[in-house]
Parts: sequence; C-alpha cells; structure tokens
Amino acid sequence: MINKKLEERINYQINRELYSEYLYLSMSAYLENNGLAGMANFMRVQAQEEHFHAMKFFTYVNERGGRVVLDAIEQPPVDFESPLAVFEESLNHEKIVTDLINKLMDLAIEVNDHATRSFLNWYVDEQVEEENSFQTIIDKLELVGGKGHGLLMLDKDLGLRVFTPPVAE
Ligand code: OFO
Repeated sequence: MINKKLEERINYQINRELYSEYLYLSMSAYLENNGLAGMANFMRVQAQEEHFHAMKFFTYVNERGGRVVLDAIEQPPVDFESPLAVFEESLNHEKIVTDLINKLMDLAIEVNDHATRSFLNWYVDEQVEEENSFQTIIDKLELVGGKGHGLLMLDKDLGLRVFTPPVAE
C-alpha cells in the first residue's frame, strides 16, 4: 500500500498534468488561430505528452493499491500576447512542474518509499528535457525577432513533431 500523503500528492500531480494538457491545447488553439499551424501542432503533441504523464501516475497509484481521485481541471488562459509569450509561459509552467516533481521526490525520500523514488526518477529526467525543449524554441524565436521569414521557418520545423509514446519500462 502506498503512503496516504504520497497518494494525495500524486493525485494532485495527476490534476496538474491534466491541467498541463489543457494549457497546451489552449495554446495550440491560439497558435492555429494566428496562422501558425506548425507551432499549433507542436503544442498538440505536447498536450499528448502531458496526457501520457498523467496516465503514468494514474497507473502507478493503481499498481500500488492506492485510489485515484480526479478533481476539476482549472480553465487555462485563452489569449496570449505573442508566439514568444506562449513559449515563455510554457517554460515558466514547466519550472513549476519541476518544482512539484522535486517536492514529490522529497516526500518519497521522507517516507522511505524506494519504489516511488525509483518511479519518480523518470519524471525528474523528463523535466530536464521539457525545460530544455521550450528554452531552445525561445532562443530561436528571440534570434529571429519573433517575426517574418524566420518565424515561418521555425513554424515549419515545429510542424514536424510527432507524438511517440516512450517505450514501457
Ligand atoms: Fe510538461 O511535464 Fe508533465 O507536466
């Protein structure tokens, strides 16, 4: 059986991952509406990744004999200032998620739950990739001044992203 406090915090994390899915879908809708179909695709794939993150926690709670409790998902922002603002907000959001994952890890260490520590390592590594992926796009957007031909080239590149579910460990 999983520690009750840990179960509660993982349930909260499931909600945050589903909110991340919602947030990136909302960003995708904004980008699509502003003629940036490639960036919209990138965010759609990002939303699929977030769904995967949520379901990985969902499965884990069940595997450990815990109870998944789903809460309401908060409404994400609808409008953004610019494509650059979208990616900056994404990076800020990921930093908050990294902090939540680190706090979950702190709790797993505190209650001496080795299985959860091992499970959470995947998320710790994933957050490094997530932050880096958004930072790289921000750097490129800044290089091209967030507009013109450079913006369209970047949009084209981001249109190539496809969702590949990580192989089951
Ligand atoms: Fe974007 O890593 Fe999950 O939330």
